[in-house]
Amino acid sequence: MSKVYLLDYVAGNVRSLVNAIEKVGYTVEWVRSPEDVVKADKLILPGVGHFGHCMTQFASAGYLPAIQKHVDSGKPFMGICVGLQALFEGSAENPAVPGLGLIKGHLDRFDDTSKSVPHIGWNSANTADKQVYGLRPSSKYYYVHSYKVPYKKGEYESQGWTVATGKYGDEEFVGAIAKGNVLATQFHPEKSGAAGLRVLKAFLDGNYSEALDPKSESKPQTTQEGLTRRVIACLDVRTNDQGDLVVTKGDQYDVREKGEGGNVRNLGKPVEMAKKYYEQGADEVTFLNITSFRDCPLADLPMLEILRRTSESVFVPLTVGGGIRDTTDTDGTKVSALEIATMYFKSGADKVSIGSDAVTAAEEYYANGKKLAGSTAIEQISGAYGNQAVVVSVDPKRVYVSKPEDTKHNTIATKFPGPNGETTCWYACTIKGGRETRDMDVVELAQAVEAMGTGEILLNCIDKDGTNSGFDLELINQVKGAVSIPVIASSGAGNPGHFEEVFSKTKTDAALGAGMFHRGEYTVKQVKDFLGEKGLVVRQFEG
Ligand code: 1PR
Repeated sequence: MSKVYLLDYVAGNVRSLVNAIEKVGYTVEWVRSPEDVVKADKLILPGVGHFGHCMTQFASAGYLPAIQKHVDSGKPFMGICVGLQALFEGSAENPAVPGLGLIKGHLDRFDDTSKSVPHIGWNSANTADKQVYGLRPSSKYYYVHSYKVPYKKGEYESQGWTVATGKYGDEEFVGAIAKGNVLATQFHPEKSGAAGLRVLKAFLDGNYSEALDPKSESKPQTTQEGLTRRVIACLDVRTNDQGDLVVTKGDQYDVREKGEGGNVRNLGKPVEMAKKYYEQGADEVTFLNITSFRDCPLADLPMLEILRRTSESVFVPLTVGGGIRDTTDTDGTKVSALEIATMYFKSGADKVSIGSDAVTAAEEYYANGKKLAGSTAIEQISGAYGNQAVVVSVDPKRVYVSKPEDTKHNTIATKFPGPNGETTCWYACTIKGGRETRDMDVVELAQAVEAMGTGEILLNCIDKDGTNSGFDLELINQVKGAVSIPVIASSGAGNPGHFEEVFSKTKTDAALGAGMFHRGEYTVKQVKDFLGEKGLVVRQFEG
């Protein structure tokens, strides 16, 4: 089997990349020092997180001349995400730190005045009429980044590069760039399903240019530009009364069958279900470990094994939540939230989702006059792995009041009056799976966690969870209006129409469903087909 060398110079989820490389028939060797680069025939430079941090690590370890030499020798080289950014001269993310400068140009930040930043989700890498390294104009690829190489027609082509572009709002950016032995992608091929695996394989096979199959490939002009609407499948996982790890689903967070001594609902096996949703076209899969496996040694967390197995066959982003906080292991050892997150990332997770601990951290943030502590789980994990790796999962509940002045909290005027006809409400944050309500509203929480470095908000709603009555559009609009990071709408989806409604009536960036998929009422594909029929841009599963 052919070998490919991976230069893992910063922390990140490289397990998925290794899995993807193995899936397309290659084995991985690790580069441990600049001397190892010399041995490499094919070299891949993956990267997530901060440009400055990556480049500094990279320069101080002496890799820059080694890479330059490798590229100059004509041997295959691929950069992924920050690995693409490293090839340019510099980035506004850290102007003091130079890039490799193999390509003349600089990165700047996406404009967040009218869209969410980071740019997270599936977008094009369109080479128009050219075919380069398996890239197809009609395919969508998974991106997650705040800084981009702006695309100006001719600028890179005049340096001999072929450019594949994506469009976010009205900004056109470089999604991938190639010349001879060099391919660099801003997107993550290892997280881009079959489309990404095809690019990886074409690069490793040295297949620079392969003719498009006109039967399987739509014409570039029929391609829908831009970021797709993300549909996420969520699996709440816990141990049932028999001790088996099952996917469960509650009604307003109650996961037991109705009636005295009801059992925990068992809707299936986590790994099998994740694979099923991937094959139906889910853009991401989220696992929420809803009981945090309280009595289990951390290193044996069953969720680690679930991630390891899932990431072998599911090539879309995986998020894991539940129990991510500073904690004490069963043997009394103190373990930080960052260490727990690291275990998850090493096992194949791309993002961790923090619930209860985020509320506590936000309370401290306001108590300290909006001063960042630096020590919270959100700050520690986003500092080490980048903002895009941290999701905050919010579990809010409606609280009705007669009029806005009756509370210090951020209220909304609601079309759904309360028990006494109240038309004003606010959303209280809860912790511990909704069992404890705190004196903090969703706007306060969302703004605090955004300031701490959260990359995305998973916005559940206890009132709507499991009701099949549609998303809480009022809640989603309130939170979307308060932050500029992406928001995932969650709770209440009962049919494809609810997804269409949330995308057309709010500015949500993604929508998540659980029960309707688990009970087999609808597939993810049916949801996406429906959205497509309504004219929304979606990604369809490529086999
Ligand atoms: O507090 O950091 O340990 O995280 C615990 C995590 O577990 C949180 O993300 C919290 O939302 C979740 N959680 C805790 N208890 C429950 C429960 O159900 N008893 N599940 C729970 C939350 C809600 C959604 C659900 C959507 C969509 N699950 O994720 O998937 O509401 O459902 P639907 O489409 O069927 O309506 P920490």
